[in-house]
Amino acid sequence: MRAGLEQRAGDLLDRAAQAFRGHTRAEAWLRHHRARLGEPLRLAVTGGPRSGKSTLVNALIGEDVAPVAGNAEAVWFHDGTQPLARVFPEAAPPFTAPLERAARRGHTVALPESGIRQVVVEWPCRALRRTRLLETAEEVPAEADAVLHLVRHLGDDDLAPLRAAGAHPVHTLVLLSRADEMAGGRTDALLTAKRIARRRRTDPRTSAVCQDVLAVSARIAHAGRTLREQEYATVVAIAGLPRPDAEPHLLSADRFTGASFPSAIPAGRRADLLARLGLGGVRLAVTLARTTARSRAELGDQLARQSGLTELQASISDLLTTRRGVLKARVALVALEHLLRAEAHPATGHLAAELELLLAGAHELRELRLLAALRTGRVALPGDLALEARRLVGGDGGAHCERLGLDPQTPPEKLWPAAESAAARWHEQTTAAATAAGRRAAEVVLRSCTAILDDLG
Ligand SMILES: Nc1nc2c(ncn2[C@@H]2O[C@H](COP(=O)(O)OP(=O)(O)O)[C@@H](O)[C@H]2O)c(=O)[nH]1
Ligand SMILES: [Mg+2]
Repeated sequence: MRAGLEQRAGDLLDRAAQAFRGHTRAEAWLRHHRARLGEPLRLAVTGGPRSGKSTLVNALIGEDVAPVAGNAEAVWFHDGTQPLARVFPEAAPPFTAPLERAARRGHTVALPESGIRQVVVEWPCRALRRTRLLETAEEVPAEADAVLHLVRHLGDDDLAPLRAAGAHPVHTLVLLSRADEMAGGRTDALLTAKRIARRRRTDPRTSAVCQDVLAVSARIAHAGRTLREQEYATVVAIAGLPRPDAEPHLLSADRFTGASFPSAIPAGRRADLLARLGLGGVRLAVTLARTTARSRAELGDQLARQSGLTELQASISDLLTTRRGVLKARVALVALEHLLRAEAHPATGHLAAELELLLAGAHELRELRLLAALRTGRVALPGDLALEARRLVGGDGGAHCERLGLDPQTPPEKLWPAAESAAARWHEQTTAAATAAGRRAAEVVLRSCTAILDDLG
């Protein structure tokens, strides 16, 4: 198999390490990036204060870990054998500290007033095995391979910080957060937010900074993933009330928790449910319990789906985690580019030239951009062709069989004709497609087909 971008990036870093032998700082920098290439994907959750970062981290992990209070600017979440916090001060050696469960939610770590660079929380959890999370207010942290950037609105100004920070479209997803509060928190808030996100994802100004735009309510997502039996019972009790009695009490927080509530559900329980789901979330849960959700697990799943989390997880998987190698290679190459610019000397000239070729010619990066364009509708192809294009550029998996839409057991001699006919079809599309964007897309798909043929031949 032709060496992937990840391997070619690794080789180039190794050769750079030889060229920089004896140059202590450069060697350390290269060692750091070489090691990072083999690590799990580093996914940052970024955004302004109270945009919902901590809540989203919890929703993705499926537990109440964040917020981790303290004065750290950046908090990492890694898989670990037991919950603990590793603290990295600016100007002192790192130390470990216990992670204390806070009374209401999240955890605290005892930290000095200032001077903490970062905290690494180790939390035993499957979701963190392949992906590390980073919560930070910085828009595009250099330490991340990919970014989920949370915004409360989707005006032009809201994406300006991302643009200014140099967000690279292949590794960023923009999330319209706290989507349940959209449209004044009306019943259709989530739908409205999803519609706004869909409209923005095809806008070229948006696509210049991100792969996709999704709406999500982290609060409803998190409550859905961690729904307790008692909460489910409360929702069911409310759903069981005659509608005309219940409805007026679902219109404001005061009425929902007030003494005149038409049932024996204790006020404390109603208040707890409200704190977990918000009023919009309570209304949604009650509607689901009246119609389709027949158990705690079903209600939890449906809340996660409606909140936008399920779609977000699919996007993270399709666009980021399955592309781990490509995304990490890109970061490593950009890091090498910085180093070569800052520390150029005669022996590194050929490295710079090779690096440029690799970055410009990396077909994997073009595949990634095309996937996002197909997904968001920025490139429109007729239905069947769009599906085939997505498959051939690796949208359903990177193996030859997956790309060709064949059974994984298919013998190699059957792959060749399939790849050949796909190549012929897409060669035709490079001139026959109706739009210029479609013809450019066809070039990328054709290249994916010939890469399979090269590899088989
Ligand atoms: N309505 C609503 N509130 C949310 C949502 N996500 C977070 N919040 C609330 O917004 C506040 C800030 O959330 P947090 O996750 O701590 O934001 P961070 O500062 O970005 O980490 C908290 O009171 C959360 O309960 C959401 O999706 N919908
Ligand atoms: Mg936070």
